[in-house]
Amino acid sequence: MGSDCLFCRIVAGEIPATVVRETATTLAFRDIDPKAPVHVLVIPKEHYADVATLAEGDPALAGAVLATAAAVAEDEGLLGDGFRLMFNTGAYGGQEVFHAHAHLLGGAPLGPMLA
Ligand code: D5M
Repeated sequence: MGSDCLFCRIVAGEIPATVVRETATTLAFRDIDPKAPVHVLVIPKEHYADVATLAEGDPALAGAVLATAAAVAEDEGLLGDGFRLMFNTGAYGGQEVFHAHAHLLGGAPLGPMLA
């Protein structure tokens, strides 16, 4: 994708981000507009528009995104009280950035999912 994609530009180092974990294939950084005390986005470095195309195109990479999210959850001290991991997908899912990303949310009770 490249220059048209915000998260590809973060991967390329063209836009700053507060990176909390990086692997060969994934990047985790703090959301610019946090909705919880901990709000981290976990992305594949390679461009996929959403989690559906990621899971179909490269299931191992989708698994790597989940593994990075779990590692960040541990780093952030979320394993005891729990956390939420979600992929907004498409128009009905409220997706705004079309580079697949998991939202890792925690650090406080989050309430019912659709409240
Ligand atoms: O969520 C897209 C998320 O991306 C939203 O929570 C804000 C976040 N965002 C947007 N720009 C940035 C930058 N530059 N750094 C960090 N986070 C950012 P969606 O699931 O697509 O609705």
